Amino acid sequence: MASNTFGKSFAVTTFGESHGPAIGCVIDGCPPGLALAPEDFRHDLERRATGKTRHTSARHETDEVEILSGVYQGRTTGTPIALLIRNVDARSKDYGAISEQFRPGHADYTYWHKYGIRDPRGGGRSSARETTMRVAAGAIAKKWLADHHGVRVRGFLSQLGEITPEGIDLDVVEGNPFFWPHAAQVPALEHYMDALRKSGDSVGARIDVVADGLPPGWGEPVYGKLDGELAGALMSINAVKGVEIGDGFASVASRGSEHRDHMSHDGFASNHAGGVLGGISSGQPLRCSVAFKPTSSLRLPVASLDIHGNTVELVTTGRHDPCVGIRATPICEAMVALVLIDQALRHRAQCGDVGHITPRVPSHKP
Ligand code: EPS
Repeated sequence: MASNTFGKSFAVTTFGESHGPAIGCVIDGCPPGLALAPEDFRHDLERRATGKTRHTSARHETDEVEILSGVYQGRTTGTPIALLIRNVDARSKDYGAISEQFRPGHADYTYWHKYGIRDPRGGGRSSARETTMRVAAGAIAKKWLADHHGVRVRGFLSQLGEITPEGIDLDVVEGNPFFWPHAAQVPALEHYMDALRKSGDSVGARIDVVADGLPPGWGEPVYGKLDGELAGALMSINAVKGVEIGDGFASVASRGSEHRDHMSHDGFASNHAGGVLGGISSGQPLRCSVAFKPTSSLRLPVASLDIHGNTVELVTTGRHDPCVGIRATPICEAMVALVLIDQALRHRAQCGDVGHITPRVPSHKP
């Protein structure tokens, strides 16, 4: 009944709280023989980490991964992989004054009503700190997908508050702290975030993820649809309020004659579907878009209630992100990679013997 496990064939169970001694995960079902070392986690964990720029939370965690099991002589053995990261920079006194107050926009009120007890230090289990383990597990998934299928999962920030990219070049995304796809706009983003931070407020963001190299056939009708599982996976990230696949909500105003992606020997003429047909990958690039709400932890006072029913004026102190979306690109990529490896392994189990009847339609080149 409890829901701390994600995936069927590549099953990831995470545990831990933001201000507890450690966070961790157990991955059951990883194929054996994959080369794996603590360095394999570093790149994506650093992309996600706090304390790297002035635009994110100033908490300084080392995010060093300890591999406790499932790896022998540098290779996965097929047994459960346990990963641990120790929390080294939690500052629980920031939460002392509000430990009995409900922070509006946070999970405090709902956790309290559900469990009758909660760990208020840094939001406990509901903290975005939990996403560290998603990114760690996602790094394994990305590696296997790249090695075995040539699949590449890449994300970028596609909207920051009101600002949208004036061009998309995925090669510049890793060269700036926003994961922004148009380098010329980065100074304007810096300025925007500096002003926002000074004001004490926060903004939302949108992140796009594209996965290239998928074969046709991954995904399961009808309740295990690839797009359905992607939506659930992305929606499970803290602060996410919307997910689109392909053209998403823009599909509402389009015509079927244009939305269906025409097929010929030259390839699909377009990719409005976002790489999924009937819940199964078409071999086109997978396209997802994710909406993040603005961070709820603000130093600006807000009216609220405490656990005794008293009205309070609540102020959040501490080290918070003025836009959680800024460092959420690797988290979205990780969730996409986890869905893909899980579906790939399930596909291999059931349909690994199915031969190709019709030649594959080449992918649409945008
Ligand atoms: C978070 C609030 C802040 C962030 C934290 C997410 O926590 P704290 O007040 O304990 O420093 O620093 O992010 C991380 C620690 C992390 O590794 O992502 C929240 O409310 O979700």
